[in-house]
Amino acid sequence: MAVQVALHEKKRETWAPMIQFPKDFLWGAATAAYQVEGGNIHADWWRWEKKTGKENSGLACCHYDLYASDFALAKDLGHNAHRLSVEWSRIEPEEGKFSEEALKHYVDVILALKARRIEPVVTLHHFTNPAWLADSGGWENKKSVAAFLHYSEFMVRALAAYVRYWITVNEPTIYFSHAYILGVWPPQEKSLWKAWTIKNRLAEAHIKTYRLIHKIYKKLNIPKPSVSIAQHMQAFVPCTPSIKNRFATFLRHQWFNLGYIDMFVRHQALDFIGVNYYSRQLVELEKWGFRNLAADVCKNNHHPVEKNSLGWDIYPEGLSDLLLKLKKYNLPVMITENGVCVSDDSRRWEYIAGHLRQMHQAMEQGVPVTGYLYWSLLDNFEWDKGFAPRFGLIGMDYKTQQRTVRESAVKFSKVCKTGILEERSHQLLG
Ligand code: GCO
Repeated sequence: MAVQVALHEKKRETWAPMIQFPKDFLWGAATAAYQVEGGNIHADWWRWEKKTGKENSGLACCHYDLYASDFALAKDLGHNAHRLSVEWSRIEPEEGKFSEEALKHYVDVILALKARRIEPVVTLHHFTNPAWLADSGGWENKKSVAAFLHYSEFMVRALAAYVRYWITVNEPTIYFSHAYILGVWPPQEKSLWKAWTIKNRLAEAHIKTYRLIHKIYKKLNIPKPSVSIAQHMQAFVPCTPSIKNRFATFLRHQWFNLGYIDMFVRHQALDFIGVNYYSRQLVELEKWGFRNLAADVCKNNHHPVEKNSLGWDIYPEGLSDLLLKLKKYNLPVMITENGVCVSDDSRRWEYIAGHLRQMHQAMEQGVPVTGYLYWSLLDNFEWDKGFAPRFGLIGMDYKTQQRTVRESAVKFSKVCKTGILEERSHQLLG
C-alpha cells in the first residue's frame, strides 16, 4: 500500500523560505581544554585514564600548540565567537603554586582570538580538576570552593581586559551525576548523599565566582561582564500521557534543566542562560518510586527517531520547546553547545540546520537568543568514550594531527557569514 502511494506522489525540490538571524548574532563553535589540548598531566582525569586503562587523552588534538592555526580555520569558516575552557590544573599544577607560563599561554590564546575578531566565551571549569584537589577530596572538600575562587581570581584578573563572556562551571548536573551517582567518571562514586554535596558546592562556587568576576570588572573599571553556567538541558518527553509519565517529565525538567537556573536567578547570579542541548529523553515509568521518577526511560523504542553514533535521540523540535520555557526568565540565552557525532557528515548538516530552524522559531516567539556555538570545532576526546565519537566541524586524523574541514562546516559557514539559513528541501506534492 505504502509503495503504491509513493508511486503517485511527485517529489519536487523547492527552496524553503529563507531564515534570517540578527546582525550581531554570535556564531561559532565550542571546545574544552582537556578534550583538545593534549598533555594535561596534572589533571585528575589524566591519572584516572591511566588507572582504568581507558583510552588515554594523550596528545588529543595538540590544540595547546596548534590553537592559532585552528582559530585561523574558524575564522575562514566565518565564526565570530568561540567557546573554550582554561585548564585549572595547568594554571595551578600544585596547590597554591600558580604557573605564569600557563597564564601567559591563555592570554596568548585569547589574543589570538581577538586578533581575528572572534569573541571569546571562557569556561573556568569543564569537568576536570587538578590532581591535588582530587587528592584532598575534590569537591567534597569544603575548601574546594575557596580554591576555585582563588584560581578564578587569578584567571579573571589576567583576562578581564579581553573577555566579556564567562562560563563558571560547565554542566554541573552532568558532572555530579556521572562522577557521583552513575560512577562512570572520576572519582567513580555512587552516592546520592555525596552527589547532593557536590551539587550544592558547585552552586556555591558559581554564585561566589559570579560575584567575584563582577567585582573585578568594577574595580578595573571595565564594562560589565556577562556571566553564566553552561547548563545541560534535555527535551523530556512522556512516552505515553499517563499521570506517572507526565509527572516524572515535569519533575525532570524542573530538577535537571531548571534547578540551577532557578537558584541562580533567585541569587541574582546569572546574566544570561547558557544552554547545552543535544537530545531527547523519552520518559516511561515502570512504577512509582524516587529512582523511577528520576531515571526510568522507554526501553521499547516507541516513537523512534534518528540517533547519533552514541545512540542519543536526534530531536530538533525539543530545542524550540525548551527555549520557549526559558522565556519567563527574561534573560538572554546563548546556545553554548549543540552538536552531533555521526560517521556520515551530511547528517551533521541536517542536524545543524534542523536545530537552527527550531532556534529561529523560538526567537520569532520572543526568546532572546544571542548566539549559537556548535559542539565542537574539532573532533576530540569524548571523555570515557575516547576518540571514537566524531563531533567536529573539522575532522581529525589523530595519527598525523591533520585537520580536514568537513562539508557540514562549509555549509554552516554560509550561515555564519550571512546570518541567513537557506536550504533546499524536498516537498511531497500529492
Ligand atoms: C558535555 C561537554 C562536552 C561533551 C559534549 C558531547 O556536555 O558533556 O560539555 O564536553 O564533549 O557534550 O558529549
